[in-house]
Amino acid sequence: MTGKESVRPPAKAAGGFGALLSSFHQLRVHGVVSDWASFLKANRPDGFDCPGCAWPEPKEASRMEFCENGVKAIAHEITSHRVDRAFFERHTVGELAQRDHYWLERQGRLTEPMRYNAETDRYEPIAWADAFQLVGDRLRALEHPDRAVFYTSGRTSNEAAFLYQLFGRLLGTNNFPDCSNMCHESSGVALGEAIGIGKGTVTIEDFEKADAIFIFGQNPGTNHPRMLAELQKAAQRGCTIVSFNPLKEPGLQRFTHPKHPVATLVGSSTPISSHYYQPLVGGDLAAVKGMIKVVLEREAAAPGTVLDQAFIETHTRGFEAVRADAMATAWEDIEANSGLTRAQVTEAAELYLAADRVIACWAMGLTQQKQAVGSIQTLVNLLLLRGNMGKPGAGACPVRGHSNVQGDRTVGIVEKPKPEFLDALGRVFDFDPPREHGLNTVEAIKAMDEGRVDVLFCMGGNFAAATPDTELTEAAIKRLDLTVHVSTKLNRSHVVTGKDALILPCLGRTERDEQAEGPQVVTVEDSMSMVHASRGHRRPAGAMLLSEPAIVAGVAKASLTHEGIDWDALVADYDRIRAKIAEVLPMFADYNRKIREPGGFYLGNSARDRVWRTQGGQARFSVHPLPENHLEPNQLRLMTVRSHDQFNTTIYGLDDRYRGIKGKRMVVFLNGEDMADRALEAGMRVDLISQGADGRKRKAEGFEVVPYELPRGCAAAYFPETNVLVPIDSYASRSFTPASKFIPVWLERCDV
Ligand SMILES: Nc1nc2c(c(=O)[nH]1)N[C@H]1C(S)=C(S)[C@@H](COP(=O)(O)OP(=O)(O)OC[C@H]3O[C@@H](n4cnc5c(=O)[nH]c(N)nc54)[C@H](O)[C@@H]3O)O[C@H]1N2
Ligand SMILES: Nc1nc2c(c(=O)[nH]1)N[C@H]1C(S)=C(S)[C@@H](COP(=O)(O)OP(=O)(O)OC[C@H]3O[C@@H](n4cnc5c(=O)[nH]c(N)nc54)[C@H](O)[C@@H]3O)O[C@H]1N2
Ligand SMILES: [Mo]
Repeated sequence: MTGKESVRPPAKAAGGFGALLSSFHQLRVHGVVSDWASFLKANRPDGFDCPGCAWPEPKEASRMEFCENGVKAIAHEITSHRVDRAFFERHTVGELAQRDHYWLERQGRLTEPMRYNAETDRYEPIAWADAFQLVGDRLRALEHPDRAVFYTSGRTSNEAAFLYQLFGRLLGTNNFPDCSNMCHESSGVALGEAIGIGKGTVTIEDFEKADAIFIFGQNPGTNHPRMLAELQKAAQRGCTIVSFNPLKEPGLQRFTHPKHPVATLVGSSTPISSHYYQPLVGGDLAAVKGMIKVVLEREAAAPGTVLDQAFIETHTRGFEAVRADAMATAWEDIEANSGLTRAQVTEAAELYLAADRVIACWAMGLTQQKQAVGSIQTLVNLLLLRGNMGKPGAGACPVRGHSNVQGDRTVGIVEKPKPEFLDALGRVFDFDPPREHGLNTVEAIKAMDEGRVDVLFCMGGNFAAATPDTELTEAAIKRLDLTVHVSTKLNRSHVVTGKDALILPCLGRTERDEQAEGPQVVTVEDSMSMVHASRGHRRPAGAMLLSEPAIVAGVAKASLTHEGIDWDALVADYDRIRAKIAEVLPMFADYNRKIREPGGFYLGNSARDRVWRTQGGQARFSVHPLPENHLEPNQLRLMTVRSHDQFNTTIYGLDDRYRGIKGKRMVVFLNGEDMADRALEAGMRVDLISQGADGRKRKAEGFEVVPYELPRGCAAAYFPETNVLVPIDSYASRSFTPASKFIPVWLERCDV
């Protein structure tokens, strides 16, 4: 306790002066106040792609977008602090394992390859060549390549990701779990089945044309701040913005653009959402089904006037079943399941009907639920009813997280690759890629737990902390023979190690990437399928850092017997990697020319063109029952969310400014009546307890009670501290995304 922590009323608006102030604070803490030039290069045609999120760049190349959380992401990468060999001499791994995420992150950039020595319980320096050899020896000695798992986090560039998957497949495995498995996998599965492509169908221009934008389970004020500028413009020209979120998020209510000096100083803000519905956690499927019911009732009352009949007939199948299901679903069930009244659902449906062009956005509030795939497909049903797919100003917009998570998937980081992709890869590189599907994140943890894996190789990320069921997962990691982390910053995964462990430090986005044939650019794909170049300008944080592609090449050369790939040449000039990507994936035709144009290029989206690559060749309506959302007596539905001062497991600070939290993270947001029922008062401390299907109880200790505006029976707390509560078997059906937005928990006083 520092005495500085407190709970304040939630902010009235996002952005504004507070955002500027907080950014300046970050620069001071990291000793990089004078580095404004670095920030001016973010998301500019000649600069680097901001590692903060996957929201697209502004259309006009001249517009510099200010984003507080982008500043934080950059400041933490360009920090002047270092984790060098002296650091590891000072700290045993046992000692580091006692530190929290915030402390680990603050120590600074990793600077040289390190190997864990179990005898001294310390990391010690190792030469790059020896590190590569060590990995190569272990991989070649595996009983089967499937005993290795290759994880990816979504900051990895297209070039590095492509080489990485090529290396893994040459080795003989499709074990490519990635952060997307815990993130938008549900969206990928749902959209793939429904419209034939697992990506969003809108572009940034559509936000300028929409009549209504519906936002489900997303907190853009914190997680996609640049989206607020787009929403503000839309609201100002009269577009209706409707939010569905159990929590009242200040950023969805009002926004002050920190770029507008006058508005910022006088604090004048624009309302964002005209309507804000607070369903129960997990109540969206029912809410949307209710909206569909209203739409169909209106059509029945005035046939031929409400639905887009021509679209439904030409482009879809399965409509009748959806109609029968909606009509057969009772309003009492919709109300009980969604937590919204019939009047509220009807009002939301009327807003939908009043708009000719509708965009539906969503993020983790929908995807991290057991019924996630069904919820998203129900939302697609709603869009299809009025042809809101493949017309200007309308469509599906799953808002991605990591800045290149979508690109990584596009270039082959998939555990269940399509046969056409493998055929092309095999043809271009003259080998027989493995056909058997690999492990996703949840399956990989289970396989590790059951002793079916020996090596875990992580390209970025923080596997130990980001994944569910922390105790089980950490125990499983510790049983591995070797763990390898290609990373920029120290994190929990470096101190929960296999018997042998390596840290391989790499360049970040902001840094110059100099290779044998000159300086290199990498490319990334944003949430709306725009691919563009990213060029770092800064001097690397250490002389020994290698780029991610160079590290993959080093490991590949030490591990593979396959001849005929000149890894050194590929790394000497990334144009050669891109040329290979284009050979394997025709959508990248002319890649090297197109990324040299300002703004990059659009990969296209078949559903946007009303070409449906589904089974049957049409967009598919699909029927999904209301979820059970089962709770034991006295349990609450806990959602695990991000604070304003974190990027996933990277903790930037201890404030959650918009929600009024200062100086702490161990809080649980509760409804006042739920508190009264349990004789709880603000400031008291509770443990959170969950129980999996395995019967085992899981506990997260010491959360301060904070009353908040959210529905009865619902609660919220921050991840990753709460990942210990998510049972490994609690995930979305078919997408395997951990259900980290619906954890049934009991509260237990712990301060008495
Ligand atoms: N600054 C910053 N930016 C980030 C990140 C970060 O950690 N920090 N992370 C990046 C990543 S990887 C991702 S995936 C995105 C995540 O972006 P978000 O999805 O916005 O992140 P979460 O904090 O998980 O917030 C989910 C929202 O869903 C709501 N919610 C929870 N359960 C339900 C539900 O059942 N129904 C509805 N309707 N709403 C619900 C919560 O109240 C919360 O507002 O952000 C990306 N950008
Ligand atoms: N309970 C709960 N769990 C969740 C979620 C949730 O909402 N609730 N959200 C899930 C989601 S949406 C996601 S995407 C995952 C995130 O899972 P991950 O992507 O695995 O986790 P991050 O915290 O983003 O990873 C941070 C680390 O990445 C490394 N890093 C940063 N930049 C670079 C780089 O340029 N190159 C390399 N090689 N390394 C770099 C740094 O070492 C840093 O410590 O977490 C998931 N887990
Ligand atoms: Mo994510």
